Amino acid sequence: MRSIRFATVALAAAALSLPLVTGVATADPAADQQAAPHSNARFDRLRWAAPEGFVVGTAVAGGGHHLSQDYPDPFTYDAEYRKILGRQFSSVSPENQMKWDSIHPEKDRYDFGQADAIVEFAEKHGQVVRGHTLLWHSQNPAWLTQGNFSKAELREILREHIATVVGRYAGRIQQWDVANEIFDDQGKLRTTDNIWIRELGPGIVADAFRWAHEADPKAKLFFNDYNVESVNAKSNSYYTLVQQLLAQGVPVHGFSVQAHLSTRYGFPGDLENNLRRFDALGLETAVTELDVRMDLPESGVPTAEMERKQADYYQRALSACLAVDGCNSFTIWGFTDKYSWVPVFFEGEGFANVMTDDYTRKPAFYALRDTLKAARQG
Ligand code: 9MR
Repeated sequence: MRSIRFATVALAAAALSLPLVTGVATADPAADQQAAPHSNARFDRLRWAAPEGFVVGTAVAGGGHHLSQDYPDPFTYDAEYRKILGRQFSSVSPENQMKWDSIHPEKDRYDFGQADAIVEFAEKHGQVVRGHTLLWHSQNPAWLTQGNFSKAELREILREHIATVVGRYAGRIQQWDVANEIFDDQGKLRTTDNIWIRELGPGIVADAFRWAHEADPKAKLFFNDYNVESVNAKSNSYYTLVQQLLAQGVPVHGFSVQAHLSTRYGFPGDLENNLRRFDALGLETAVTELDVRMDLPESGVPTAEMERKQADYYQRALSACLAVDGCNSFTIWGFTDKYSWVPVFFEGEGFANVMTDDYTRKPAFYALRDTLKAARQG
């Protein structure tokens, strides 16, 4: 079924007049002169080690928690960061730059600067883009959450936002996280903290997919959430909802698991089976935000055993996706600990990414690379 994957990406690339994301085309000519097409150096990079049509992505650091840290915008100012971003990955996801509070800061004003820069970077480097996100309970601007809008006005605000943002990047975004985190961990719809569902009812979710599809008929439209790696109450709720929506002809194309994992808990061993049941409904699946955090020892330096365990989690998450035909997109939530959200949100935890603060590759990086290579050759 790799050929189907390849066809999808080939079509997208053709539509964008991009070099194909394969082992032959190059997006980094200068660097690739040193790394001849089939040399080891070339396949040292995740994007080239991957099977054809399988994209390997990362979040692009900026906005959100970064705004309160003592460094300038990583994507804009960190040359080393940008170099690795372009070389290693074939897909990028704006970490915060397409969220409502970034892209739509006032009711009648959009700010596309950062999002445009990411999409342009991606095109220059032969990368696809995952858009994130359109309907979410979090990172909404105060003008929206504290505004005094009627139901009809709110509905029009959401419709206009989706038409504007999705429309702006039409043909340039491979997958959109249309609805993010709409269920809680008990599998109940977020009817209180999600402003859209609370004010407009659950039917608004289907409308969001319809509006996104109208604005960009080529983009694959996803549900995305955390703690849905396993078969559990929350993923069961998606499984039921997706079937209802598909039966109604709503343009839902994908289900994705964020996969913010921790070595504190066991690896979700039924991930592959869970992806398979959504695949069997005819959906694409994806891993969209993988990181693997750990409790750090006093020294702040993990042991070799902790690093090995982390690498094992990364490898198993990748293998689960590779094993499912319609899982074509595998994204890690940043590649360096330097910019990780984890220590900011979880006290005493960290070391969650595949490279250290100074971009040294961890066993987890090599585990991904070698697993990709093996899948490509197999
Ligand atoms: O990584 C993002 C961080 O910079 C923001 O401060 C945070 C705010 O909620 O959101 C982080 O990204 C989240 C993503 O958008 C949705 N899934 C969970 C991610 C980690 O919190």
